[in-house]
Amino acid sequence: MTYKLYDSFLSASVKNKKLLAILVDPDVFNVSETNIFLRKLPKETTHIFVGGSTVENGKTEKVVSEIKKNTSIPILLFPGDVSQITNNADGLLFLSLLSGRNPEYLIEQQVKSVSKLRNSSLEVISTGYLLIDGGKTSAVERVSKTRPISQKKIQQIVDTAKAGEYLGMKLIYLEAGSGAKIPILPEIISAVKNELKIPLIIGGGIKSEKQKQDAYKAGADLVVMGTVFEK
Ligand code: 1GP
Repeated sequence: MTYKLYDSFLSASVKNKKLLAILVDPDVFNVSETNIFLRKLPKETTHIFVGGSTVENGKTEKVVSEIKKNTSIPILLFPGDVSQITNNADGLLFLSLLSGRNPEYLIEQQVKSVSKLRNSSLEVISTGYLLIDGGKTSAVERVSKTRPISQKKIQQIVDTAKAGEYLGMKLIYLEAGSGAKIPILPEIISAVKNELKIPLIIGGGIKSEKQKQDAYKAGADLVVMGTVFEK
């Protein structure tokens, strides 16, 4: 196993070079328009994430193959469940939903994925995933049957992220939920970043250049944008 993707996250974080991932939801992605999608990607895009809370079986593999054929931008799976793991991507955010207390998304889906991962060449990156209240019920909340942490509970968010780092996780992802009304507030991003030694991913409800820059300034190493590019 090589750690090319994670090493690039670490070195970007050290050099303060900001990363941008565009998230593709395989359920709404039109494979016949892959080239149009790739042409429209912001030039600063460093990664393509592929995943959704619920995706029709087999769709992720088709979408990843088609994107892979047409670009050299690294593709990372961001799976809602084990059915979305496909070997043809470059890497996998191996998520554990640390904000919730549902064992299915803390460890059960991860155990179920091992038979698929054992012989795969995917770079598996352990990621502590925290769902934060983005002002509306998110798909993650519905599917995982867990409550998000309120943006007012900054200490709880910081402690949960830090617990992920102590557990040996390699990345922390603060998620306000796809299409969130309120993205993760800059004060939360800085509070978490101040305590972490590992790179920090921020996503959910980021639609404008200003919101993206605010997240970077507060300490996000990588920003994820999805909904705004689905249109
Ligand atoms: C959702 O964080 C991502 O999982 C991106 O959210 O679709 O709101 O950009 P948006």
